[in-house]
Amino acid sequence: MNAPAATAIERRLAISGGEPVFVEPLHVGRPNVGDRARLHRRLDGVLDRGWLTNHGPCEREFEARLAEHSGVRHCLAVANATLGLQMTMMALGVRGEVLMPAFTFIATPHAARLAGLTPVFCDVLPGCPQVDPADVARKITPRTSAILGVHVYGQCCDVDALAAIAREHDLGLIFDAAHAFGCSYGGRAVGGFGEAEVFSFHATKFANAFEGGAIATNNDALADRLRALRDFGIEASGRNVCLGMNAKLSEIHAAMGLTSLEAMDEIIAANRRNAQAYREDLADVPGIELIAPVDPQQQNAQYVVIRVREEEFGLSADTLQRVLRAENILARRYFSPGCHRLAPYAGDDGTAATPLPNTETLSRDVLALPTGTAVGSKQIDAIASLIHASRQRASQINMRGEE
Ligand code: T4K
Repeated sequence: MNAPAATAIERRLAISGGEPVFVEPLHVGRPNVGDRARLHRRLDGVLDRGWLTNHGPCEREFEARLAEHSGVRHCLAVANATLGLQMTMMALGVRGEVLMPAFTFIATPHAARLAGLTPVFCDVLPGCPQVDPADVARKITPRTSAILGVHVYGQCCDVDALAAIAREHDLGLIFDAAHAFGCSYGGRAVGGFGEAEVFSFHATKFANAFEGGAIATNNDALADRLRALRDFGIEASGRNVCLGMNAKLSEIHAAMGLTSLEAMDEIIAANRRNAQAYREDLADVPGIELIAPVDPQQQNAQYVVIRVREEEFGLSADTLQRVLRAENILARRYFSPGCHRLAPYAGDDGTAATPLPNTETLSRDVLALPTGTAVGSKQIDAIASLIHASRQRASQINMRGEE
C-alpha cells in the first residue's frame, strides 16, 4: 500500500514547496483486483478452449451471476455501459426527448444522442446528487418519450416518484445504474426497476471487467431484442432480424468480471470501512460535508464524495483539489461541470441552454476522494489531516497560492 511519507498537519504543504505527503499518486478509481491466481486460471481456460468471444462460457456464467445478484430474469453482458444505455433506448423505440439529470457523467447524454434522441437536462434536489422529480415533471413536453434516471454514486434516485411520473405520462423509464451494481432501494436490489437498468463494469468501478457493462431487465421481449441488437441484429436462431451493433463482451473481460464478483463482499467491506473512516476524520471540519455514501448499508460505497462549502471552509473545491493534487492525492471533480455545460450540449463558451441552479452549486462544490482496496485508514488519516491543515492555512493559500 502507498504509505504516507509524513503526517500532514505540522508540515509545509506541497503546494507551498513542501515534500508531497504521498510518494506515489493516490488515485480515485484504482481498480480492485480480486484473486489473481483464479483470474489466471480462468484466462488459461479461455485460451485452452480457443473460444475468445461471442457468448462463450465465461460470458454466460457472468450473466447468470449478475442476474442472480440483481434478482432479475435477464442480465445481458455488453462491452460497456454507454453502449448498453444506447441499445436500451433503441430497443425500447424511444423517440424525441429524454429527460435526465445534468449531474452525471457525460456518457449518459451521449448514449441518448447516439441513439438519435435529444437529452433534456433536469436539475438535482438542493445539495443532493439525485435528480429532482418535480423538475422532471415540469420538463415534459409532447416530444418527451422517456425518463433516464441516474443512481449517482450508487445512491438511488427517487425511483418511486419517477415511476409515478412515467406511468401518468406514458413514458419509458430506464436507469443509468453505472455506479449502482450491488446497491439497493427500499430493500430491493438495483436491476429490477423501470424497464431496464444499465450497470458499468469499467476498470474504475468497484466490480470490474476491465471494460464492460450489463443491461438488467425483467422484460422477456426487450431482452430478446437487446440480444439481437448486441449481435449485429442476428437473433438466437441465426436469422438477421434488425439493425444491430457489436456490443458483445469478450471472454477475457467476462473472466475478469467473474473474478471481481467473487471478491465483491470484500471490496464492499473495504469501501464501507473507508467511508466510515472519512466520516469520522472529517466530522469536525467546518464547511466539509460527506455527501456520498449516504447510506453505506444500501450502497457499494464505491465513491466517497465531499461537498466543500467555500464560505465556511475558506477554499473552493477547485483550490482544495489543487492542494491535494500537489500532495499526490488525485481527487476528482465528479461531476463538474454539469453535462449541460459540456459539448455538444452547451455553447462554445460553456453557456447552458437551461438554468439548473442546484446543479451549478453542487458541481461547483464536489470533490471525490480516493477509496477502494488500494486505500487504507493510514492514507485516509493523512488525507483528512491535510484537509484540516488546508482549512487552517486557507487565507495564505488563497492570497498567494501558498502558505
Ligand atoms: N453513466 C455514468 C453515471 C458513469 O459514471 C459512466 C462511467 C457511464 C455511464 C459509462 O460507463 P462505461 O461506458 O465506462 O462502462 C471514468 C470511467 O472511464 C467511466 O467509466 C466512469 N463512468 C467515470 C465516472 O470515470 P474518467 O474520464 O474519469 O477516467 P480516467 O481515465 O480519468 O480514470 C479515472 C481514475 O481512475 C484516474 O484517477 C485513474 C484511475 N484509473 C483508471 C483506469 C482506467 C486507474 O487507476 N486504472 C485504470 O485502469 O472516466
